[in-house]
Amino acid sequence: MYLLRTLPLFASLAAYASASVVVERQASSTTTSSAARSSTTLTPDDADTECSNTASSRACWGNGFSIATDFDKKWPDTGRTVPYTLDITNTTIDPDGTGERRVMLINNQYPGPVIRASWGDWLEVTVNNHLPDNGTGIHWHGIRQYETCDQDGVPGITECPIAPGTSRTYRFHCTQYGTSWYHSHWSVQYGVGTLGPLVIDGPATENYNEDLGPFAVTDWYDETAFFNNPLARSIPPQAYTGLVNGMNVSPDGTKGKYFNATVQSGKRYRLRLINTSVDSAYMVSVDDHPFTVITNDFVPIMPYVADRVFVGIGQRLDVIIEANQTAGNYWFRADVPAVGGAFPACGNNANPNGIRAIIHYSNSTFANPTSTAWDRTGVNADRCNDESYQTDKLTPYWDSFVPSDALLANPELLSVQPQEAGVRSDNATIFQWAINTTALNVDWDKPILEYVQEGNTSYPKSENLINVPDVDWTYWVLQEIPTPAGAHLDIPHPIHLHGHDFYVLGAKESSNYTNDQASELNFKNPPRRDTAILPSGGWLVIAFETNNPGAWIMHCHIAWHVADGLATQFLETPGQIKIDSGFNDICSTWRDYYPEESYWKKDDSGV
Ligand SMILES: *[C@@H]1O[C@H](CO)[C@@H](O)[C@H](O)[C@H]1NC(C)=O
Ligand SMILES: *[C@@H]1O[C@H](CO)[C@@H](O)[C@H](O)[C@H]1NC(C)=O
Ligand SMILES: *[C@@H]1O[C@H](CO)[C@@H](O)[C@H](O)[C@H]1NC(C)=O
Ligand SMILES: *[C@@H]1O[C@H](CO)[C@@H](O)[C@H](O)[C@H]1NC(C)=O
Ligand SMILES: *[C@@H]1O[C@H](CO)[C@@H](O)[C@H](O)[C@H]1NC(C)=O
Ligand SMILES: *[C@@H]1O[C@H](CO)[C@@H](O)[C@H](O)[C@H]1NC(C)=O
Ligand SMILES: *[C@@H]1O[C@H](CO)[C@@H](O)[C@H](O)[C@H]1NC(C)=O
Ligand SMILES: *[C@@H]1O[C@H](CO)[C@@H](O)[C@H](O)[C@H]1NC(C)=O
Ligand SMILES: *[C@@H]1O[C@H](CO)[C@@H](O)[C@H](O)[C@H]1NC(C)=O
Ligand SMILES: *[C@@H]1O[C@H](CO)[C@@H](O)[C@H](O)[C@H]1NC(C)=O
Ligand SMILES: [Cu+2]
Repeated sequence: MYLLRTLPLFASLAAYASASVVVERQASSTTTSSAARSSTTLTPDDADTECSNTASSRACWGNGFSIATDFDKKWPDTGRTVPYTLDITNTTIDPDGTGERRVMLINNQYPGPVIRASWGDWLEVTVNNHLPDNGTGIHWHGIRQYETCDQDGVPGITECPIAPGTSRTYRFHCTQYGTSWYHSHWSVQYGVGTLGPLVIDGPATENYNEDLGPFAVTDWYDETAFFNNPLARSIPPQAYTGLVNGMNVSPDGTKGKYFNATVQSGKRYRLRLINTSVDSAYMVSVDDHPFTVITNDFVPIMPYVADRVFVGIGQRLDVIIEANQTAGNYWFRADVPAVGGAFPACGNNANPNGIRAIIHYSNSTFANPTSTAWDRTGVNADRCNDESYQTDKLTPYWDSFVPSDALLANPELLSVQPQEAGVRSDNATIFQWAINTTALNVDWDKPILEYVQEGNTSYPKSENLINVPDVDWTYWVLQEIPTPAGAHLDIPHPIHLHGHDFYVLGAKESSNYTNDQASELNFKNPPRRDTAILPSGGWLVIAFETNNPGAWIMHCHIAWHVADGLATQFLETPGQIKIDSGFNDICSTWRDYYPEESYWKKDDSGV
């Protein structure tokens, strides 16, 4: 069910250029939100609405579209194509002066270039694989890929990989807006730098003057992800540092630079926080500048104020800060929550100087900040779970209602657990992660969309494929099966689904889901996003509307875990999946390359 939302028209509020909350929903039958300030309103489908997006009217967009338009229901088509070219090379970089490290970069920079378009545009991105010995495939994280599942960029599922020395052009419609990233989905390749930010401009639930752009926060290692991945099966390697937009000062404090962004007193700024980690989550804050949080992943939310926010891998939060402090320099901090002691459950960072950047006021002298962090007394500072989990935040701007009867009748339980079941090429068993007791292992040579094309439904078990029932809504209970005490394997997993923003009906740490918990679930405007934390030893209940034909992988975004199988794929209305004519050419090019045994995938899920 979808309820029309209305909000104040901003023309009458132009004077409030930097007022605090200026977007308010009107009361409706399903919420008790405050009444609108103005009797003039924007509505999602009002083609007559003449209202453009400015610093004092960020809720507007134009041509009948605004923040009130639920982009799963309706979206603009500008007819404009925005082209980009990404050249992937095998090279080295030294981001903090501590030594060259082997990487696979996009356009010779880390992170790769910001890809930017506007709501309703078409992105057309040509990927040239110049790597000598690795295939690749680029995934556009969070993009719904409505009618374009074959552009989702997941080797072995939606495509054959792009062979070394060859190219492919992806084309898809930006039906959503907000902040995200693109990254290689080929084995653990994004862990060696094959990623970059993705921004789609659109309306917002709160006004701001300027956009400071993406703040991509990552963990950073001495060794490559290819080297670390097998080691992570026993003890995840420690990140010697973390980077903000590819920069940080070295652990000994003598080399490297902090990323900086300059603000002017009196203005309000949008920061786009992205967690591009392999294995770390962050508590992000800017000293003395509370955040007004306006989106989670691509979904606009009711603005709320927080002095720090949790950003799990693959997650994004867009926040606004107001430059209303004494002009000077302030730390931007991304702290890895200290959870699990000697067995960190939330990632790790060995840099004693932390993961930091600088927010600099334009009329002050540049210096390292002396500002102090948010007050941790009396708060659970070191938690490793979503904003919504303890705080009841992340309320979507659009008021949605998820029907509860189907879940109550038939919850589909998907266990998540480690197991020693994997059979390696030498027949030894290895550590793997499984969903519903199977570890995903794709076949780069035969992606699932090829089965769909052939009408072949004999999917190998290792594809861990789930046929989505032919109903309007589906519900999934992910349950982490407890491991023996001392195994240190009850850990939070950031669960990411392709092709949908799902609704997070509930989550609970250290708990076994039973039908009794259904009464604790939230069906009334629950958080809606594409990545959510499955809490340690507990459960996560998600729902999505079956409105997007495709083969959509759902996986843990800890690179080590998905490489070790923590993934499943949902096949949704296969009869309606569209497959581009170039699909088979890419596969034959890949197969020409792949027979060489030294290039084979080893002990790795392939995604
Ligand atoms: C990739 O680059 C690294 C660092 O320059 C180099 O050592 C390695 O040999 C290259 N790999 C291949 C297959 O050429
Ligand atoms: C601040 O960042 C700019 C690039 O945005 C850079 O040119 C400048 O050197 C930086 N300043 C300091 C002091 O790091
Ligand atoms: C990224 O997500 C991981 C896993 O959820 C988490 O451990 C890490 O702290 C996050 N990093 C940031 C910068 O949010
Ligand atoms: C600065 O702005 C924040 C909102 O972003 C507000 O909470 C705070 O009270 C303001 N501080 C001052 C000194 O005006
Ligand atoms: C410099 O900062 C102060 C606040 O510390 C502010 O009052 C003043 O307007 C600023 N000047 C400019 C040119 O931004
Ligand atoms: C692994 O086991 C299979 C049959 O179970 C056998 O055919 C193969 O030779 C074994 N491989 C090795 C390396 O032992
Ligand atoms: C279905 O795919 C499997 C695996 O590639 C293959 O062995 C089988 O022959 C295919 N069946 C048909 C009917 O094409
Ligand atoms: C989970 O695995 C079992 C056993 O392979 C299978 O019967 C069941 O259908 C799977 N669950 C779903 C939701 O596909
Ligand atoms: C959940 O069930 C398992 C048995 O499958 C049991 O070992 C564990 O103690 C239960 N956990 C809780 C929190 O009840
Ligand atoms: C990909 O490249 C890395 C680094 O050169 C190498 O270690 C790995 O074996 C390659 N993977 C495959 C499957 O060729
Ligand atoms: Cu995980």
